[in-house]
Amino acid sequence: MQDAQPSLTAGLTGRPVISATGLFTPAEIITNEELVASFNTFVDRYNAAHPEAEPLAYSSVKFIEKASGIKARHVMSKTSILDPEIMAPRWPERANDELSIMAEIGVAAAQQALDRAGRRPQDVDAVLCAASNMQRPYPAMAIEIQQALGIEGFAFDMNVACSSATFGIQTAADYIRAGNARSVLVVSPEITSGHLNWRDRDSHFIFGDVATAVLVEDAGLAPAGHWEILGTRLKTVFSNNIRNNFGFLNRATPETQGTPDKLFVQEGRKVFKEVVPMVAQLILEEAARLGIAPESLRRLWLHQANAGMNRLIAQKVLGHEANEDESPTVLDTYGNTSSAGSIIAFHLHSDDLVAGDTGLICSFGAGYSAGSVFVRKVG
Ligand code: CO8
Repeated sequence: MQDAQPSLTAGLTGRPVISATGLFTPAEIITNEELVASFNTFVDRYNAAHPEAEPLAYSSVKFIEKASGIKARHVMSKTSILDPEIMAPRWPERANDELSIMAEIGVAAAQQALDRAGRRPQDVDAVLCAASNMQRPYPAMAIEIQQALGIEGFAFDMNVACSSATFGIQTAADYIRAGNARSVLVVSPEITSGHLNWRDRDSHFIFGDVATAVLVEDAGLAPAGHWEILGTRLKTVFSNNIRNNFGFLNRATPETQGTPDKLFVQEGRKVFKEVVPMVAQLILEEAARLGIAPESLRRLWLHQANAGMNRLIAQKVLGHEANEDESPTVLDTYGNTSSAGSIIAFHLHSDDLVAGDTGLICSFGAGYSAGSVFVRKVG
């Protein structure tokens, strides 16, 4: 909306709201039972083929559910992920004039957000593709999504791992606050199956694929039933405990092919211990700054990485053990969907709140990074 005509700025308030959200869920599901059966077949074959090596250990459904709370995940390419000879997503490479797979699922989520808000593409000024990995460096995925939707204005990609969506929401909110845009789509296509090492027993169960979209707009244009953004706060602290060394200077080569550090690796225990207090502190400080009593929060839509982490964070924020109504879980059926997790929770579990209810969308993960978005339902 640069150099906007006066007619386009009439009625604008500079106050950002969430007008609507969208969700694309892949049709294919992998249960823990299917995942572990495939993994253990791989282990049997590996151990039989490498009698001289330290034998690999089996994975277990019981461990996965107890350690993480995950029971299943949606994926874009089930057959090849479960094939013990492949154990990675596979799809035919698309030509440059076809929509990229990340853009395709991002467009599906974005279209739903636009429909729910009653918006046409020409009402939107900007598209941010905020996700933990991009399919290619350029042209930006966001520009492809913008083009596919028929949106004018501008678009760009941003990556803050699991916190990409909340960092995207703050960026969009800042455009609204500054008057540089009236309506911004934050799209998070997370094909995490492509950067997960499905042969790594410690992490093969963690992630799932999905896409979400959040339409951030000026309050002056917002449809009925929107969410006022009361405040956003971001924090980053460098840590090697969640890392992926894949990159254009660091590609897998014939020599390094399959080396684990070109995919997701983590020190899960350290992440758990270090991130819980960091996030609780961020939330409590931001609540104090906004004059919100934490125990008055009607609902927490937390990042979906680990059920135990969410229990602890919710307890520290609310002052008591949260129930499913206060801190809903989508991790059990979606797995960790990186930056999309808290947005899925918000999308699926916010329609029942009433005008005046205050809640918190919060993400955290690699970087480390954390982002909080306090929202209040407006009738
Ligand atoms: N089956 C059976 N046993 C297992 C398995 C398995 N699959 N895996 C490990 N074990 C065993 C271990 O060998 C260990 O045995 P022993 O005690 O004999 O040594 C025992 O179980 C305990 O292992 P851990 O200590 O590793 O288990 P934890 O209880 O710590 O649980 C978790 C592991 C679930 C990973 C837990 O630590 C956790 O959830 N931590 C938080 C992680 C987190 O939040 N990470 C955020 C990452 S997401 C992010 O930032 C986005 C990145 C970008 C997206 C990437 C997309 C791919």
